[in-house]
Formats: sequence, structure tokens, C-alpha cells
Amino acid sequence: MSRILVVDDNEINIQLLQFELDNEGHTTVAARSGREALSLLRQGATFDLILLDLYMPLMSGIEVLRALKADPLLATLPVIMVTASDLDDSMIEALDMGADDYVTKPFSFRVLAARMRTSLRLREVQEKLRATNRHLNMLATTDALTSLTNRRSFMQQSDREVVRSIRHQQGLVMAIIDVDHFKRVNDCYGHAAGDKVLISLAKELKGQVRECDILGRIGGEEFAICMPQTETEQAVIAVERLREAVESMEIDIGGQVLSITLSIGLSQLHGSDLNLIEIMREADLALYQAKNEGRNRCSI
Ligand code: GH3
Ligand code: MG
Ligand code: MG
Ligand code: MG
Repeated sequence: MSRILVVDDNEINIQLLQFELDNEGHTTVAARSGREALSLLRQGATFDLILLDLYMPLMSGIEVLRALKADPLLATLPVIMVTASDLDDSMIEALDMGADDYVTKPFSFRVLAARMRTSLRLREVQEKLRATNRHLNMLATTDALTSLTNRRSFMQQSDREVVRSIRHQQGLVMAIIDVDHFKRVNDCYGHAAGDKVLISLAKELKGQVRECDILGRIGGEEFAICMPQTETEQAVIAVERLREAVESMEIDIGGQVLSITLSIGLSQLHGSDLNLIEIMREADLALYQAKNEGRNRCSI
């Protein structure tokens, strides 16, 4: 069943609740003060629901509730207030602060149990919704083939970095990477082999970039790296290393091994007011130049 934290300053109330909750098959833990409850929770004890007495000396139920709601790790825990009277502004305050429900002493345990079930059900639905949201967000920002950041998310993240770099007058370098003659890979070995190559390449790129770089697949066989806090000389070194690493890759496409090369265009933020689109356009022009100069190279 569920793990319930009972917070009450009154020993008799605690024993009564523990008796009934144990009978229902729940596991209960008691805290005799607000401080004790908060310290249990902050030490990482996990509960499905809290029964929180409103009137306690030193720290009232309202104060405990306020502390819970202010802590991102504890804010979603369901709380049912236990109070001596429902004709009380504190009860309204507690509900407005995010308490799920309340019961008035002396309460019928069957009613409390039903209200607990409602709170737990609600929380379960909320958790499912949150998990679905996380999953949808992941799908919306990830490229399905390579698991890299997709174009839209890459642009969003890079835009933030460009704005930040301008504000702090820091260097930023953008690299656009394009596989040379990739059409030939598809034509000679088939589209599935082409996909395998892209997956291997994505893995290699991921292994090459720094933690703070943003790497994305921005087109079919086009990738980009946004490098914040980076000067051009550093970026050239990094990108050359990456280009050479890819050049020496032996990509197994099932029985056969093949190699690819990359052309890379670089552009830099001049500490001026270039926006992301302009930076991308400059990198694209540099890429075009790298292709024209014979491919398998990097150009600025
Ligand atoms: P260049 O050196 O000028 O870049 O030549 P290229 O052949 O790489 O350039 P082009 O843009 O003509 O061809 C890109 C090819 O990439 C064409 C397209 O079929 C292939 N492609 C794009 N996305 C995918 C994909 O997801 N999987 C596979 N297998 N191929 C893809
Ligand atoms: Mg009390
Ligand atoms: Mg291309
Ligand atoms: Mg290409």
C-alpha cells in the first residue's frame, strides 16, 4: 500500500491514526513536530502522503506546508491537513497554499481513508501526465535516427547561447558540418547503409565535442556545433581534430567497411550584434567554400 507520514504533536492522535492506517495495510511513520517531519523528508525519506496536524507548538502545520511547497523536491507530495475546526481561516489558507484536503477532529476514519484515496489517485494521474510530458518533450527535441538534438532544438539552444555571448562579450563559434558525397554512399550501398553511417558519425561527433558545446543534426547529412566561450583559433583546432577523427573512422555497414570525409564551415560571433541566423548563414558560406576548395577540409 502507501507510505504515510503522520505529523502530530499529540501522542494519542498519532497512535490512533497509526492503528487505523496499519489496519488498512499502509506503512506509517510518525513525526512529533514540524521540524522532525521536515528533517525526515529532507534526509530523503520518501512518502506517498502526509497527514499534517494544523495546531502544533513551535512550528504550525501551515509553516510546515509552506516549507514543503517551497522545496521543489517536496512540493508535489500530497498533504491532508488535520484540524480541530473547519471554521478556521487557517484551513482556507492551507488549501490555498496547496494542501489537497482536510479532515476535522474527531473524524471518521472511513472518510479520511476515502479522502486519502482521492489524493493518491490524483497524484498518480499527475505523475503520469508529467512522465508523458517529459516523453513528448524528448521526442520533440531529439532526432529519431541519431538521437542527437534536432534542428529546432539546436536552433533554440544556440539562440540562447548567442544572446548570452553577446551580453557577456564572449566569443562563440558556429560550425556547420556536411558529409562529402554522401549521395554516393546511398547510391552504392543503399539507404539503410547510409543511415548506419549517419548513426556512427553522430556517435563520433558526440564523443568529440565538449560538454558545453551544442551538437545537433540540422539536416539530412548536415550537423552543427555551437561552441560558446570559444575563440576561432581554438575552434579550428577542435574542428580539425574532429575532421581527422572522422576521416580515419572505419564504418562497418554489415560485411563492408567504408570511410567518409567531412567539409566544415566556421563562423564566429565578433562580439558584435550578429544574430543566430546571420551566424548560421556565414558558416554556410564557409562550408560552401570548403566544398569548392576540394572538400575534406574546414573553412572560415
Ligand atoms: P556534397 O559533397 O556536395 O555534400 O555531396 P552530397 O552527395 O553529400 O550532397 P547532396 O546534398 O547532393 O546529397 C545529400 C544526400 O544525403 C542526399 C540524401 O538522399 C541523403 N540523405 C539525407 N538524409 C538522409 C538520411 O536520413 N538517411 C540517408 N541514408 N540518406 C540521407
Ligand atoms: Mg496538535
Ligand atoms: Mg548537404
Ligand atoms: Mg553532403
